Amino acid sequence: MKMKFQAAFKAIDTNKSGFIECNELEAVLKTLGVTLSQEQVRSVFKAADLNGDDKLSIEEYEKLVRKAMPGTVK
Ligand SMILES: [Ca+2]
Repeated sequence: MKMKFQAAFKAIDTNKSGFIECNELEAVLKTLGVTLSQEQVRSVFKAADLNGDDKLSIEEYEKLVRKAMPGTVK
């Protein structure tokens, strides 16, 4: 399951920076059928960016997914 999550993270990280940027988060939400305004995406991103470096590490992303979709990450 951990491996699967890492694979998903890499698929989301389209520019291969090793982090998820705000535009990448927006793209993920769209593929999930969630359409949010720029401001809403920004606020989700800000809430998930725990250390405030303006990008999401895999740990930060995992916490976001766990909170947003309980049960999808084991
Ligand atoms: Ca961060």
